[in-house]
Amino acid sequence: MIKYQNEIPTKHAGLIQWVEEWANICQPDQVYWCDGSQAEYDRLCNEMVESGLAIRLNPAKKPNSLLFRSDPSDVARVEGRTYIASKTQEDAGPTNNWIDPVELKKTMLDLYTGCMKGRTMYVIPFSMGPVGSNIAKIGVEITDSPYVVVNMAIMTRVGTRVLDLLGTDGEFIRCMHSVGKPLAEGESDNGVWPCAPIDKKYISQFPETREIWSFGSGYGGNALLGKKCLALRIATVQARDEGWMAEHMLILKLTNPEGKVKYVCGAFPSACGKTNLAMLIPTIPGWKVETIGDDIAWMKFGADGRLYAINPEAGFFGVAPGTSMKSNKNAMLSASKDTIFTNVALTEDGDVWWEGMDVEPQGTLIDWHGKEWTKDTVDADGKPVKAAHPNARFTARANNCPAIADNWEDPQGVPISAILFGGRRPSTIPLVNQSLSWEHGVFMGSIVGSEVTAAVISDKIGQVRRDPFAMLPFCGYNMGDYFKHWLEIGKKTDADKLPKIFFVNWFRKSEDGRWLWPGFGDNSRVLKWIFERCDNEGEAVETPIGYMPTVEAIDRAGIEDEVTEADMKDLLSVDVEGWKNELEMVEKDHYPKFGTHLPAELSKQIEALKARLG
Ligand code: SAT
Ligand code: MN
Repeated sequence: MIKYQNEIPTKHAGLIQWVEEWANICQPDQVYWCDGSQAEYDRLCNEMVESGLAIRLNPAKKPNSLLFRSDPSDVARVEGRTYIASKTQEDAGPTNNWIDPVELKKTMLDLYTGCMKGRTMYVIPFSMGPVGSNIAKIGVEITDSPYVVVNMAIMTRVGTRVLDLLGTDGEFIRCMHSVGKPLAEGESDNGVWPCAPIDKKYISQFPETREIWSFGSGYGGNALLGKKCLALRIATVQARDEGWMAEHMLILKLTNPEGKVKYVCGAFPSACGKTNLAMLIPTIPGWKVETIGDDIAWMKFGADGRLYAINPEAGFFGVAPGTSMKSNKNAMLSASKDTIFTNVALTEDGDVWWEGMDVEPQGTLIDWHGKEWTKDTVDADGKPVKAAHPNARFTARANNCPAIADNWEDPQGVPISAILFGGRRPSTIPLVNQSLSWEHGVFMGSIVGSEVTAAVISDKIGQVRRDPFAMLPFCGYNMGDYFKHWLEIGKKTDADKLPKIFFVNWFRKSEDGRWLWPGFGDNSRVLKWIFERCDNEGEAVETPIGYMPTVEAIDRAGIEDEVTEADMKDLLSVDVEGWKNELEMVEKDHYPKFGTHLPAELSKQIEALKARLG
C-alpha cells in the first residue's frame, strides 16, 4: 500500500501510474507531491537543519541560506559512471559510456528495489524554461533526497503551475533518482550525507525513451536531473529529432553606448570562466553586459528565420572556489542570500569561506569535512589542506543576480547574433577570430580544446584535451552525428540570419610565459569588436584562419601600458606552424574517433585550411 503524505494534485493518469510503479519498486515510507511553494521550501530546509544534514548560516551574514557537507566520495559529477544507454553502442558514439539498455535497466531495477525504505519519495514537477514557453520542456523528477528538492526549487521552475500546464495527458520527461541508501527500521542518517559507493552509482540516460535513471549520488549534475541529464543529454536527442539546439552555453545581453542590444552565446569547457563571462562588468565606458544564463542555452528558429535562445534554468550552480568580489562580483552578490552552499567552509560567525575569495580567513573555520581548520592546517605529509572542496558549489537564484537582464525569462527567447567558442590555450589560438562561414565555425567548434595544466594530469602537460562544443560529457548521442546536426542547422535559414561564429582565447601566453591578455572585465573589449562585426562593421582582415581584428580594432583605451602594441600583435598573430601542428593533432588523434560518422564537410574544412596556410 502506497502512503501519500498529501493529496495527488494531478489527474494525469500516466504520471500517477508512473509514480505508483516507482513507489512499489522503491518502497518509500511515504510519497509527497511537491507544490513548489515557499512554505514547502522552508519546511524542508528546517527539517534538514533539525536532522543535522544542513547548517543554517547566520541570517545577518547570509539570510535564508544553508550549508551542506557531502560525503567525501560524492563531490562531483562522475563521468565514469555516466551512461548513454541507446539501443546500439554506435548511437552513443565514441565519446560516451554505453551499456545495453535492457541489461542496464535490469541491473538498476535490482538496485532500486527497496532503495527508499525509511525515506520519503518526493515527486517534483518542473519546467526547464519559462512555464509555457514553446522552447521549454517539462520533466518530473522522483527523488528520495530533500536536498535535491530544495536545489531543484532554485535551479528550475517547480510546482503546481507545471502540473496545470501538463493537464491530463501532457508529455513529460521521466527522471528517476535515488541516493541509494535505504534505512533500516528506526535508523536515521544522523546528519551524514546519504549516498551509495562509487561502483553502485549510475547516471543513466535512455535517449530513445527520453528517460533518466540516476542512482547512488546526491551531488549536482548527478542528482539535479533537470540540468546536465535533461537539459543537455536528453535534450540534445530531442533537438536533433525536432530541429533545434541544446547547448552547453552561457547567454549574455550586450548593450552598446547608443543603447543598441545584441545577444551572444558562448561554449567553453569547464574552468574557462563561463559564469564570469556571463556576469562580466565591462571596463569600457558605456557598455553593458547582462546575464540571461550561465550554463545552458536552448535555441529554436523563430518565424523570422533567426535563432532564439532561452536559458532553461532558473538559478546558478556555480563553483565557489576562485569566485570573489574581484573575479565575479555579480556571482558573489547572487549568492549573498537565499543560497544553498555545498562543501564550502564555515566561519566562526556563521558565514562561508573558500579559497580564492580574496578575504583572509579569520580564526578557526570548519572545513568541508567538518573538521577544524586554520590557514596553517596541513595534512600528514605536511601539505596545506583546503578548507573548501575545489568543486564546492553555491546554488543561487538567477533573480538575485544584480546583472540579470530584465527580459531573461522572455518565453520567446532572445535572438542570438553571435556564438563564441573558447578554451584555455596558452599558444596557437589568437585572442579572437571570426569564422569565414557557418561550416568553418562548426569546424572550429568541433576542435574546441583546453590545455592540460600541471595541476591536472602530469603526464599530459601541454597536451590539448579536446572537448568539442564543450559538450564532451553532455551529448546524448553520437558526437559525429551531432557535428552533422550543427551543419544541418546552418542549412535551415539564410546565411545572414545565422549567428556569426567566433573563437576566443583569453589565456594566450607570451614566449616568456606571461599572460598576454588581462581577461575578466577587459574581455568586454573583445565583445565590443564582436558586436561591431555582427553589424558588418569593426576593422578586420581576412587571414587563413578567419577574420581577425587589426591591432587598432580592439579598444585598448586605459590599458595601453598593460597590453602593449607588441603584445597585441602577438595576441592577433596567425601562428602558421602552430596551426599546422594543431591540424595534425586533429587529424591524428581527434577526428578518426568518429569514423564514418564524421561529416565530410569537416574533412573538407581541414583541407581548405591547410591550403590557406600554404
Ligand atoms: O554538477 S554539475 O553538472 O551540475 C556542474 C558541472 O559539472 O558543470
Ligand atoms: Mn556546465
